[in-house]
Amino acid sequence: MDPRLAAIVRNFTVCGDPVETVSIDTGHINSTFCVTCASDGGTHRYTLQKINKYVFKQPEQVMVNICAVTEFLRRKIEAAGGDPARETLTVVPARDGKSFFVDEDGEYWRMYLFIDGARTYDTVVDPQHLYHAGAAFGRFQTQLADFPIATLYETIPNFHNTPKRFADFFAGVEADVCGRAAKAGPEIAVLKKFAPLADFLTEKQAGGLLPLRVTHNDTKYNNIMIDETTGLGLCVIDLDTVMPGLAAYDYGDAIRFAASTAAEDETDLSRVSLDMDLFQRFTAGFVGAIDGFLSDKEIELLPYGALLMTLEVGSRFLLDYLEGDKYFRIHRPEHNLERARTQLTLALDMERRFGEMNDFVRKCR
Ligand code: GN1
Ligand code: MG
Repeated sequence: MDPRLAAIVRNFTVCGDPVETVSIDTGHINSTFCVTCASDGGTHRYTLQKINKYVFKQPEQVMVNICAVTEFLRRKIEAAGGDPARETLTVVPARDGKSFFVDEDGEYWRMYLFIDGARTYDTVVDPQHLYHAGAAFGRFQTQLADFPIATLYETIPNFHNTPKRFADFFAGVEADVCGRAAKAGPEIAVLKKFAPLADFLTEKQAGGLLPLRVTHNDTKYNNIMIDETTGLGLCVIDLDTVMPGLAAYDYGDAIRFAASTAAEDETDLSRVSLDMDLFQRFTAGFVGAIDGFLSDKEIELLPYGALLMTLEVGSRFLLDYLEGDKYFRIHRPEHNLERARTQLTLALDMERRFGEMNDFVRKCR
C-alpha cells in the first residue's frame, strides 16, 4: 500500500483503514485508484481521483457541479424506485465536510463509493451493451431535463465550441511551436476540408433552433458502468464536464468512440470505420430514451453530432500533438498523432455513410 495514497485516503470519511490501492489507467485526464479499506465489519471499496488541474482550472467548481447533479439524480432515482447508491455516483466527503481534499502540494483529491457488480469497458465485448449504453446516456439527459441549468459552472469554457476548436487548431498549425506540423500534412488537410461545417450545430443553437440541455459532454463508452448481472447501463460516471450543451454532441461523442470498428489509438487505419451494427444499436437505445423529450429538430440532427464530435476530438488530439502533448496523457511518443488519425479516418467514413446514418435515425422514431 503506497503510504502517500494511504495518507490521502485517511482524509476522507472512509470506513476502516486503507489496505490496498489499484491504479485504474483508462482515462486520459485524471488519475484514478480503486481503494480498499478494512474495518472490523469487513472491507469497503472506494474510487479515489486526483483532479487534473491543468485541465480543470477550478476544481472546486467541478465538485459543486458534481454534488448538485448527483443529489438531483439521487432524488429522481429514488422517486422512480431505483437504487441511488448504484445508479449514480455518491461523493464521499472529506473529514472537514468538504467534497474534496487538498494535499500539501495543492493537488485536489475526491472520493466516490465504488459501485460493485458493474464495470466499464474500453471496447465493446457484447454488442447488446450498446443499446443499453445508448438508453442510459439518453436517460441521463431526460433525468436532468428540469435541473436548474443556470446554476452549473462551465468547468471548461468553450468545451464543445467546435468553431473555436477549429480556429484554435489552425492557429496551432500556424504557430507550430514544436515543429511537428510537417508530420501531419494529410490530417491537417482533412480538417481544412471539413472546416466550413464546424459551426453547423453551434450556429443553430445561437439562432434558437437548438436548445441548450444539461449534457454530460464526455460520453465515452468507458464512462458508463454496465451491470454485470443484467447487462443494462447502470450508472453514468465521469461527471467533470456536466454543463449546458447540445444533445447531439453527447450522442455523437458516444458514437465516435463506441461505434468505431477500432480503438481510439489503433495504428492500422485500414481497421478504422463506422460499425453500422453498433451505430444502430446505440442509436436505437438513445433515441428510444429521449423520444418525446428532445425536439424533432434535435433528433433529426443527431448524425451531425457524430461527425462533428469526431472531427472536434480529432482536432484536439492533433493540436495537443503539435503543442507537445500537454493535455491528453500519452503512452508513446506519437500517441496523440495516432489518435488524431483514427478520428479523421472515422470522420471520412461517417461522411460516406451519412445518408445511411440519417435514414436509421429517422426510422427509430
Ligand atoms: C478525455 O477523461 P476522458 O479520458 O474520459 C477528454 C474528452 C475526450 C476524450 C478522448 C475533460 O476524456 O473530452 O473526448 O478524452 N476529457 C476532457 O478520448 O478533456
Ligand atoms: Mg473524463
